Amino acid sequence: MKKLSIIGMPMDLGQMRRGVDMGPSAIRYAGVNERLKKLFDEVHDLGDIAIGRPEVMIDEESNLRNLDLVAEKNESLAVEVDKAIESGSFPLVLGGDHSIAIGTLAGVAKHYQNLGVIWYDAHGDLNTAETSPSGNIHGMPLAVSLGIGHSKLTNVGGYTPKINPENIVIIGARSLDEGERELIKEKGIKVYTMHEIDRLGMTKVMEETIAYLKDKDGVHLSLDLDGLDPHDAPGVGTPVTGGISYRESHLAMEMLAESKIVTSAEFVEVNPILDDKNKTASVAVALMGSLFGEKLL
Ligand code: EXY
Ligand code: MN
Ligand code: MN
Ligand code: MN
Repeated sequence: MKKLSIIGMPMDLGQMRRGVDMGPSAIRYAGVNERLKKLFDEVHDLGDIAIGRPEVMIDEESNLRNLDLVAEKNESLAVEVDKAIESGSFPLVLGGDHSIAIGTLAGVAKHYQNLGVIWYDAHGDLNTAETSPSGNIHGMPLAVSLGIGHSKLTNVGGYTPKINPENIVIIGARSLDEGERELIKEKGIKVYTMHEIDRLGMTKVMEETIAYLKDKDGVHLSLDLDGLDPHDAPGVGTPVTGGISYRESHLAMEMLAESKIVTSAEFVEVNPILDDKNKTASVAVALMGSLFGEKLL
């Protein structure tokens, strides 16, 4: 019995551009429920975690934007994700900015001994308050999940770390800050930048990624739509030119579907205000179709 739980996380407090809180609605409007009902025996849309409309707060001592609220709302997300997995469902979280990965991974990781993570993103999301150029928490969730960063964030879910550096594969990186590069080298995190994707091709990148993660007891896919080229996914808050193509992304999802290694997923950073006629939300839904086994023939 294949069960899917969809959880909306309309989070925009991890960054400064309005609109990404409407990502979950845009993805539903693009038909995620109807499309995935064909691929699962049961699809439960659990609705959205309430975020509210607070005024922006800059935390005095850490200079992190909306620190307390981002932590608090990710605690709520972690509870919902944990419950979904306890009920035997595959958790699919719809963002919202990438700070939601703090809550998703807090809810997921406790169910696994050795969780693998695929971070599909133009960015590393490995900053801390000390290394961040912006103070935006959506640039930190992977570091936070490694137990690196402000304790209010690393302790979401009541435990830390969530994941180990040797279980991470970053795919699509092309915009890494100095502190992130140092952390990647220090921790030995596996990264396929756009250079490797161009040189090896997506087939080889995914073959290596799947081989690298196949013996983990679970694999979380954290797919940031800004990992794709802005021509294919324009509706994102931090676009970076020279990204992964629409077809390369489908191939990556189709190979993950074949491998059957993925046990949880989130699709983040869809911002319908910056989009072109809901194109990016539609791309997200199409990629979910491939991830969950849709065939072209
Ligand atoms: N590295 C930059 C920062 O930390 O502010 C940009 C981060 C963008 C994060 C988006 C979610 O991927
Ligand atoms: Mn990201
Ligand atoms: Mn459990
Ligand atoms: Mn990104």
